[in-house]
Amino acid sequence: TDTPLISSPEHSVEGFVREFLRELNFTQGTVLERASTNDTYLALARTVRHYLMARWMETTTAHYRRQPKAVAYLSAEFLLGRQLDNALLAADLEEIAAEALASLGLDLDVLRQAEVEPGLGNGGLGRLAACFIDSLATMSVPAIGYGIRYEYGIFRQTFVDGRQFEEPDHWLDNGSPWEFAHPEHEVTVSFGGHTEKYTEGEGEDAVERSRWVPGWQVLGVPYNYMVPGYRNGRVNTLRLWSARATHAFDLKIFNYGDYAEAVRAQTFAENITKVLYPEDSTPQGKELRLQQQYFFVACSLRDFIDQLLPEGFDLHRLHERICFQLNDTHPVIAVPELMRILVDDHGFAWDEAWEVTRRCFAYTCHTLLPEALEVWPVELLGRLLPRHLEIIYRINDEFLDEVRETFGDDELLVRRMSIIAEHPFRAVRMAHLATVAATKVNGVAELHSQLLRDKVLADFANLWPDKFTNVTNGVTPRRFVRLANPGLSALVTEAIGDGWVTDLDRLRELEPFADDPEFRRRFREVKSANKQRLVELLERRDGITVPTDTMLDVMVKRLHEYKRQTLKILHVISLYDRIVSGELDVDQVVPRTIVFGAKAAPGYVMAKEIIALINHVGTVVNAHPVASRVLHVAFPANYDVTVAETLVPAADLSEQISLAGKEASGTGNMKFALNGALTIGTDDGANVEIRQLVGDDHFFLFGLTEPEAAAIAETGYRPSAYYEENPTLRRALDLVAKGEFSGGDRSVFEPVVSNLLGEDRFMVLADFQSYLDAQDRVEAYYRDPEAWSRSAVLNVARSGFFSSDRSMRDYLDRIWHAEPLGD
Ligand code: 26Y
Repeated sequence: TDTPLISSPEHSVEGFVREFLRELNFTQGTVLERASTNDTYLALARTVRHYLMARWMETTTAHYRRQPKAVAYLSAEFLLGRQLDNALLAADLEEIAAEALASLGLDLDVLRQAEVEPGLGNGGLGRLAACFIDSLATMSVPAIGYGIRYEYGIFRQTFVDGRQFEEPDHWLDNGSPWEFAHPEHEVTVSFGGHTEKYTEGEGEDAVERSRWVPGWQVLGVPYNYMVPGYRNGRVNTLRLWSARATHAFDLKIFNYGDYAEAVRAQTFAENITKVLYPEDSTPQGKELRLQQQYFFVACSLRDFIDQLLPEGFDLHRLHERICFQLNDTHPVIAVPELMRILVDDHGFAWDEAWEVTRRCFAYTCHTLLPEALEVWPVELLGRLLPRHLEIIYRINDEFLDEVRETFGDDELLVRRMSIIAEHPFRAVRMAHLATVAATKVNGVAELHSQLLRDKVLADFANLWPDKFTNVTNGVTPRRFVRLANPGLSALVTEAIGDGWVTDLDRLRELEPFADDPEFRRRFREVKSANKQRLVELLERRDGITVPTDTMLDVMVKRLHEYKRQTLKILHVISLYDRIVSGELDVDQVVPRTIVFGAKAAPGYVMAKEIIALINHVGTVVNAHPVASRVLHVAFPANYDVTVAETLVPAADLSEQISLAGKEASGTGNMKFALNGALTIGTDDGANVEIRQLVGDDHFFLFGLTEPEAAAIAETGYRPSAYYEENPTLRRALDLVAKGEFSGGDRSVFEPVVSNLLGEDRFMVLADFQSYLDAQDRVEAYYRDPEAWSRSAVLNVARSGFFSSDRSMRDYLDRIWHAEPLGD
């Protein structure tokens, strides 16, 4: 029997107007002449939603009925960006909506800007998850994203006197038209308490079992979001969980007559999904973070097993229906949770449960920094999840037996590989747990995967060579080319047709156009219009005035020492110094606008100092009568996905300058190349693959290679040697040290300077000269607009590989062994 579905609103201007007014009047409860911008935006969002609704229900029903093998992407972060544009694009409603609104005297562009983006992620890892679910939907793959509905996403960054301050991101305040709450599908999640041993059966058949007697519980309420495929009639689901107090919990306390205490309990439970932790890569062993992780994972497994599988499904075959992809270690507690479900709730024997569990998970690692690998103190994990700790111990015992069997009694090796670390305190190494349990472990770029095999997880790669694989990251061309760069999209489509939007390799067909002067002229025209858009955005959003039509040199990413924003600012300082001292003739310098965008983790003191340094350098440079003729520094606060969408298409030069061997992949680098920026970069992460694809002549390479950096680190790195030997470097650093950018106060940036001279963990000083030389090559090349734009077009033509559609194909083939669902 077919589920009766109401038909979609009519795909026409009149149909759209009717639906929109109905929303405005009946749902928003207002009339056009009195509607606020927010009223209109909400009505518009719901109108667009209605066009996708039937497709969503059909997709869900098809998955349920046909039970294909599916993918569940488990991620603590989904950095979605604004929804309206993407939904309009997917539903092919951009023109209809613009016309319909115009006929009512409304401006679609104004309404677009009313949307507050859901910032439910920190940076690369969260944005990657958003790109992946977009690609899965567009490729008709049966997939669901599972994550956390943070009430407050990534903080809003402001600058006071050049220093970062953080404000809460109340993104839900004006209503949330894109989500569907389903309190009737709430799930109970347990925490704390203790475990008990008991005997099941009698005599010969008696088995010792353990059961969890939890101490407290919370409810998880699912919120569904549409994940529309690009014009393919599919809409997948992203399911984010929100914590609520259990009714029983408050009731008990109410019975004691303590109203205030009951309300406190409520707050306590709801704290779990209150806020996104703004740290990336330096995990603090925070109890609330572990609660978040277990909370969303427990909800998601329950949901998949109880709601998405047919009733009575034999869980021995679970791996035939699902692969749970673990986005870094954040959801790895899902491994013992599935074991607990199978053994404790479904009566599986241990070995039987392990057989299934091992086949249900795959793990993606996103880092190379040892301090970024999550560990949970045993004391904490045992207190919060006592049964899970027991299960982890048993997994570890059996795993270490296997290690001893394979390698003999090498106790050093056993200690290195153990899931449990003993020093400096007993702790669970989540990356080891993930690696032991997963069918496949992947890195996110070729170099990164190689370093995982050779260094970070070398012992594991020895034991299980076939477990390790690579899937190079990608980005969605829908959001980051088609939507963000309408000018380039139109130009490309005119040249090669519009198939590239879902088949990005077709950009190759642009290669001959790189040699067509007329095409290059139009490409430059698009770039310059994009710069104009950016200039207007900076003016409107930040009150920042920058010149138009200078070389736009952009470094946007989280602030981290390994990414080396300091190297970039030292370049700016050095240019400033050489211009002001007359060493460089200002009339010979190519005018540049340098744009930074970066948030620092609120507790990362050095990162915040670097932000202050950039801002202070910017103030001095921009105010200098001579330097400001050719140099401009802009650092708009609160860089986010929305800003990226205007910034990336405008860029000429993309800064990807991490110390080789530290950036797992990078994905900003891909967005820039696809929008026709040239990269200045180290031989790191996905830069390696970008350079291979676009060709050395169209990429500015500099710096140490990973083996060189490793060798220097081995023999002892002395940053001060570079300072002593290089007068250009010395002058730049001395300027900072003597207070040029801090009103003469030498103490302000002393910590930054002394860190560079004393430790410089990421070898900024070692790469300084090489970077400056590469910047000289950039400058010389930019003087030749024909050569530059030819290279830029070739960057576009040769970067199709970096579509997240290709990443998804690789995951499907190498890891998930699942397929798109045909009609
Ligand atoms: C545990 C907690 C502190 C934590 C939270 C967020 C740890 C890490 C993160 C985020 C990490 C991240 O964004 N990593 C980046 O992932 C991108 C996608 O794979 C890579 O391109 C990028 O190189 C890597 O730094």
